[in-house]
Amino acid sequence: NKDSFSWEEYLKETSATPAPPACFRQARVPPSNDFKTGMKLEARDPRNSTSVCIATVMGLTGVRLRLRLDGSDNSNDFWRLVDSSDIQPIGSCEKNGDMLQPPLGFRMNASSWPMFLLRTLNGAEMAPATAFKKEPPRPPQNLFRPGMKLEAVDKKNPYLICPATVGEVKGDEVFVMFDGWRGAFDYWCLYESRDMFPVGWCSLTTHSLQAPGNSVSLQKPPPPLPASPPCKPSRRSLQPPHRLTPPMPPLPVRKGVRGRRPKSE
Ligand code: MLZ
Repeated sequence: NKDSFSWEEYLKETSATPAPPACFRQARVPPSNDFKTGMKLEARDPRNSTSVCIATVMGLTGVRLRLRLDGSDNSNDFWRLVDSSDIQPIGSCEKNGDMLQPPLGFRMNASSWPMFLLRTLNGAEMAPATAFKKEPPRPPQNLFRPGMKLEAVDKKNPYLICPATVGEVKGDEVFVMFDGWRGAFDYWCLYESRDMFPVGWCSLTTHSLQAPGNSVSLQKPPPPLPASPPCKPSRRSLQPPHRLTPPMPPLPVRKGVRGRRPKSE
């Protein structure tokens, strides 16, 4: 049950330690989310990073916004932190002498873009400049170490933030491993990625946190076998009694677990 996941218990069970806050490019005190559903803003097109487009706030989740590019379809929503440098108030683009672009996959004929833009902005509720927070500076160096726990965005299901473990560190990169999903969602990213958060971030910002995947997740070890005369230890009793083989990689695999389902969805 995703609502009953507790880091405190989990850290004990896995005898793991959280990555220190200094590792992350996140505000030490999370900013407030002052946006409202329906507000419009300017956002970098995630699929075409050179263009800045009009986006609408479709929802709020913790300190993140669910965004949709105006003129695009409803299947390419994306999520950004309120202190992301990918978003800015309406008018910023023009101030910088740039032009707002139609999103990649603009539904209409390109020639209708100027009129579409005009109509889109007419009477729109624009997110106030005060809602946009300054992006925190990148930590001066990669302080992540293998085995450290964190909360990370699942890039295949970007609405989700999930418990994860640093698997490997190489220069400026970090291998993020999602606990209990047998590698299906793992990825490499830069240490300064905005998709990684210190343990406790979700609870602090009231964002939901997915529980670790896998049947081996928060289960107690099986109950002891009924008492039997002393004998040579069976194969079974030679297995580790607990679900996780601390400290790190592959979680023991059991049959019929959630992680077996096809990725995404
Ligand atoms: N619906 C998907 C979600 C998986 C999310 C994993 N996050 C690390 C599934 O159950 O496979």
